[in-house]
Amino acid sequence: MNLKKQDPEIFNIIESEKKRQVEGLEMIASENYVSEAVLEATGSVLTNKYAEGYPGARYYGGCEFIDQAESLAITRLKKLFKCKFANVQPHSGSSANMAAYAALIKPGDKILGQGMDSGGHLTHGAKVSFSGKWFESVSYGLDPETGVLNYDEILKIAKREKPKVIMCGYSAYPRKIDFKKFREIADSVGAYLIADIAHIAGLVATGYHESPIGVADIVTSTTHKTLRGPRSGIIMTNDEELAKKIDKAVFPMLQGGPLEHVIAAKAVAFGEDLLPEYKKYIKQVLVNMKTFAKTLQSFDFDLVTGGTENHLILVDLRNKNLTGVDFQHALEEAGISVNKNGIPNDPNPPKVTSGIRVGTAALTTRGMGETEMKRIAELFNIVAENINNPKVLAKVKKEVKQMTKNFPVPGIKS
Ligand code: DSN
Repeated sequence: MNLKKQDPEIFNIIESEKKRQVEGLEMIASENYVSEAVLEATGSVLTNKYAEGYPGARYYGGCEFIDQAESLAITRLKKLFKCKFANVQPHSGSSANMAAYAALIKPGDKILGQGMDSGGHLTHGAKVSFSGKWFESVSYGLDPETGVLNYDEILKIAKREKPKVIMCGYSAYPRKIDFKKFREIADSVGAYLIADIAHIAGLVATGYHESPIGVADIVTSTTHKTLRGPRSGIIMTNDEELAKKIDKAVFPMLQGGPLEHVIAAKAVAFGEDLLPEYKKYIKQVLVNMKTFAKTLQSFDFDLVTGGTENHLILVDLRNKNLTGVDFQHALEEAGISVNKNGIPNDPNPPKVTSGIRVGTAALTTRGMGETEMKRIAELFNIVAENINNPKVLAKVKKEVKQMTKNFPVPGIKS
């Protein structure tokens, strides 16, 4: 109410975004909807407090309650991932990765990560990112035939390049990752291993994906994708010495005051993730993805790797004569959000691409199930066949709006 009176411009923007979130289908694989409780903590007075340092050792007075909130976030996170040490202060996944590197290596050292054109992240060594500018970065890709990780090839590259750090964990990879194989590769060249589980964190926490805890030296993640918390980052390890280095890398090396309102919201989310309902949710995310993928394949959509074992798919649109950017825009016209995404060896540039990435985490949070997934896959096909037909796209949008009426978005009253 105050925001409406004081700043109607921002109020109206937020209201429009609420409407977009309620009336559309959110299928960007890295997005989700947080609970009302997580929203409440994020918007709390904890935003007023400076707390440089860590619980019990702050550089400011008045941290009694902040310490309690941050300690709870740490305890719950350690329980969730069964790890020994956790830092909950990184502002994002990128900050978490920056701190993980800073704990292990120096500028100029060599890192080996997956190329962005094969589903890697900016911070895994892309030349436009700090990770490619401050470190000597080399990359591995995917098998050109199958689109899956080729561990023999990665071993060959590691032996040739002798990196100090190997990074695994991806933004657009629909298959499982063999962390133990990565450990063997890292050990064979004396490299550290970082696992960035930003996308699959929810699957790891609930046992639907092998855990890299105790296998990789450091595990990083965002907290807002399958983990369904506020927009932020975390770092975990089982190594006490490394844990000390990570803490120093996060503060005071890279960050100042932590965002304690977000840390409290992370604690709330981790509490939710520890409940049996959350495991059921992740199971449904996977069932929904499988059903959606199968139905899409029945309309002759080509999935990179031929399918999926997690919460996302990567669709190769070349047989449909569509680019990623055009299909993304047409789906948006129809009320469906996805992102264009490069496919392995994409002939198109990153702003165009030949693929889209699609995920089911957000729709599953709304309570959608297999019936909806089947129909939505049919809608994708209708949009693909009518990309330049505004009338058909408008009709699909109407159906999407109708469908969403039965599935409330947590924290948004309609
Ligand atoms: N930007 C994120 C994604 O969409 O996957 C990667 O961190």
